[in-house]
Amino acid sequence: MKKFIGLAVAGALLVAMTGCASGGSGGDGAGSGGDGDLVVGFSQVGAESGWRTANTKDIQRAFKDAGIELKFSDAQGKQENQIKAIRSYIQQQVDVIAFSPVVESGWDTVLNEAKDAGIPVVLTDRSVDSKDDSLYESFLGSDFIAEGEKAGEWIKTEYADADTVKIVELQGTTGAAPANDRAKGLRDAFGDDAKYDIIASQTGDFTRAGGKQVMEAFLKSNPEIDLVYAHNDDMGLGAIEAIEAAGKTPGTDIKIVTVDAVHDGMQALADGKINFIVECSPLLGDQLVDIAQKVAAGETVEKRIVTEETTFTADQAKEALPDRQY
Ligand code: GZL
Repeated sequence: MKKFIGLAVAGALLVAMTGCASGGSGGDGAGSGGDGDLVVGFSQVGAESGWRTANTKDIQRAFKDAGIELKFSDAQGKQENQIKAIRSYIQQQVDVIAFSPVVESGWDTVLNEAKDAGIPVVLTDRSVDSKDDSLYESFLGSDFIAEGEKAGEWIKTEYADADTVKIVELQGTTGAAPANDRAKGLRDAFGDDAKYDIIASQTGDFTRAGGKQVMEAFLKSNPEIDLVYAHNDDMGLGAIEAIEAAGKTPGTDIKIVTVDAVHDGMQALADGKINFIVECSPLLGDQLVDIAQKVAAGETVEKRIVTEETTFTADQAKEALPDRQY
């Protein structure tokens, strides 16, 4: 009889423990932290650029301000690390999973695992090319095609009187949504006007070192370069180093257009070494908190939430720099 009672007590304990840990149903907000304590798992791309650093800081600040537990992992630029992190969050039965997909493809399997576990997923910053948009509740980030178009429109104005413009392009990480779309946006702006001649295009992986290395190669093989289109400030800053090392003046001999508008890029713009910057805001933290709280409560959120962004000339950068948060 004693043995039976012992087993019954053990069974009851087991149910109680499982019941408490199974809070990751995405609807009741009872994460693995107990009733009412929302727990969010976040997988970040890495720490490749000033933009990424600012993005991470803002997300961690926002969840701290909101008193919400944020489990955070840095994938060091590797998709397999992000997939591992998402699987770990599923195991931990968090209430919501959020991540910035390092590349657009290859997510359906793990996102279906999250869906089967009843854990809602939110995409931030970069999107995925999955055909099944039930695999995520919302995408929060920029319109990268529009960013490329803004860069293209500035180039068309700047070179309105030129017969031809020889452009080299420093692309972002191969396969990443911002790289694909910023390339597309620029080309959409140019249309089939052969005046805009993209003579070379290569990934610098969104890093300053990558931008410098690729620009060195571009300079060696292309004596006549009018303009560099860099998919982010960091690669543009690397290109500045390469151009100066080649004895040329960035912003004058070779003009530079970049995307992001992080502090170092804006300083180079103010100094005349970069000529135009298209803003891409990394400050997604508060909006992500709001979306996570809503999806955890089972509320419907907008499928695509695009951030407000502008552009900067040198004078606008000088004016904006004192108040920039990043
Ligand atoms: C854009 C973001 C890009 C930035 C880069 O939203 O994904 O990744 O433009 C960053 O600086 O590395």
